Amino acid sequence: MTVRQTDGAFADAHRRMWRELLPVGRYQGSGGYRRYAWTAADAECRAWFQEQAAARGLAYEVDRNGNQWAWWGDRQGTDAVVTGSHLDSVPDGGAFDGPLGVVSSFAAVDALRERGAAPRRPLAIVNFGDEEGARFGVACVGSRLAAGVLTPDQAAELRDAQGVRLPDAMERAGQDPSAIGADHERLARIGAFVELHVEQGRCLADTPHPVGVASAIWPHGRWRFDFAGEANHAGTTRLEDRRDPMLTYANTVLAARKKARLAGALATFGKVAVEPNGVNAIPSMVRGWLDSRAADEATLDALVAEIEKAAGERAERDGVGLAVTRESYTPVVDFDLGLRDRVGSILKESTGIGVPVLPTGAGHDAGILSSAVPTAMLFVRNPTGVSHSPSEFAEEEDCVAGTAALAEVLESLACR
Ligand code: HGY
Ligand code: MN
Ligand code: MN
Repeated sequence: MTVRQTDGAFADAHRRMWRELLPVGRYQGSGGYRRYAWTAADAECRAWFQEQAAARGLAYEVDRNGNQWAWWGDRQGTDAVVTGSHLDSVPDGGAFDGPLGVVSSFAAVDALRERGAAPRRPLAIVNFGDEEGARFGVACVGSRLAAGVLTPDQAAELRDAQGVRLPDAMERAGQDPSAIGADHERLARIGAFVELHVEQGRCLADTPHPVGVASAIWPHGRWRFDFAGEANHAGTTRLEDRRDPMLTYANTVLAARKKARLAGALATFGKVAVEPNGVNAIPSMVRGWLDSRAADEATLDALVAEIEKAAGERAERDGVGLAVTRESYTPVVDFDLGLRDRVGSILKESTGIGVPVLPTGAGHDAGILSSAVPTAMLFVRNPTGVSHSPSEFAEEEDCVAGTAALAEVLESLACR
């Protein structure tokens, strides 16, 4: 991809910001990141964001839901163009999922300034809080609260693994939890939101394109399966006398995998909690979290119903109790067609070649906001497709191409 280069200082800025963030929240044991909402690592990321805003003379603010904003132009103005992403991570996540979008946003602003472009509409960079939901279980908390799809009452019920409530964690981190809630007035002032993100698949990998545009996000959700059994001695309890929830859980994992394959969809149990978690005790409780996704809602709903049915039948056989709680659900997102086409033609014009348009199974703040604001996404090529893992990767020159593409889009949307 040939991009309109200035003197390339924005690429140096990209590199410098990237190096600054690399050590923050990195767990030496895995090489991955543990940047969970409202923790010390998150605070370091947030301080870094504030410094970047200050270094550029951008007006900095934190909204009622803890999302950070850096404004170029009138922050009360209307029809704003907003870009950004998130800085938190999944457990042992990669360096790119989230931070690439934030770093690229600051670097894109640098690129616009290098070329003397001035926004005619307010332009903002945002860091949405708690996108991954690694600590409190629900993803995209910052954007969900702003859009009003997560209510303050629901948010107040969220607890981390240690039982700390989300409002208490916010308060300890210096954010007033009594203010959280829908921010329709703020969202109404946004004319377009464009999020750049590392691709989390291999659609671009074997193409000559370092950048693609998103078409849609698969519907997806999280369900907690509580399997309640009876704690007992591992050495003295006959197999036929056991009410072992681990057995029910294990069968449910296998059933989910098989049913997802048959449905052409996805089902993952990636998190499990066992009580009392003793090596020589039959568990009293196994909690497993199902993440399921499909190309359409009917398929997703049918798949989850089948998994619940299989779990229920097995639970009955095992003498185990079962309760299933839907913890979050995100309907299908079709990104705004007008904005998507506009982004596609801006990039075609600046690079001379068309840009691939691709769907994704990953959730994003851009998807949450899409019900209230025209949103679009740019994906940067990921050679292996690996994500939510320490080995997540993108080539530096692709990241710079992504920044250049974002700068073109922002210039066209905000400066012309
Ligand atoms: O889980 C997801 O899809 C996302 O990366 N938050
Ligand atoms: Mn992610
Ligand atoms: Mn992400």
